[in-house]
Amino acid sequence: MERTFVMVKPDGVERGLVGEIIGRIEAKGFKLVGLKMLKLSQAMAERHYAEHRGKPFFQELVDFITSSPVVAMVWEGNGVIESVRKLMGKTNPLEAEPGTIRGDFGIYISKNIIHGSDSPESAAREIEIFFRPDELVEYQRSLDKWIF
Ligand code: RTP
Ligand code: MG
Repeated sequence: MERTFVMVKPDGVERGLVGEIIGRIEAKGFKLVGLKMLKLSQAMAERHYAEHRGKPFFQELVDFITSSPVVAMVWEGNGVIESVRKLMGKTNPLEAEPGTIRGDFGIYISKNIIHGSDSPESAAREIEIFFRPDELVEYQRSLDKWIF
């Protein structure tokens, strides 16, 4: 079953948007299989954002993501990677459509509330950075015959 890595960034946590964000992904029908709150170390942040190393915004991004706790999650379901990206909206919240998380709650590209994996390869890599296999929970929901 397809899985994606989702993280409520420090601005989302401090602004009290954790419940709202979990609620939107839950209401869509996806299954939560991993959840933790943590403060990222410098090393973890650099590993997570390795693809952006060398870009002008890299240091600002690492400083921001390590500045305060995040909520890290793994969500499971049919098409979950692309669907969560749609629920998030475009990277720049000013370009993100209303109705998306970034479109509804954000203003700045560098403070865009939520991260979601952008491909199956990214999802596998990112889940491994944040979760041990035994921290991901397999379970059946009564609605799994309708939504999976
Ligand atoms: P994310 O990885 O955080 O889910 O965001 P994304 O895929 O929509 O965007 P990505 O291109 O991967 O960029 C990662 C994060 O870097 C910050 N950024 N700042 N100042 C800038 O031009 C700029 N460009 C990207 C954003 O916070 C973005 O989420
Ligand atoms: Mg990205």
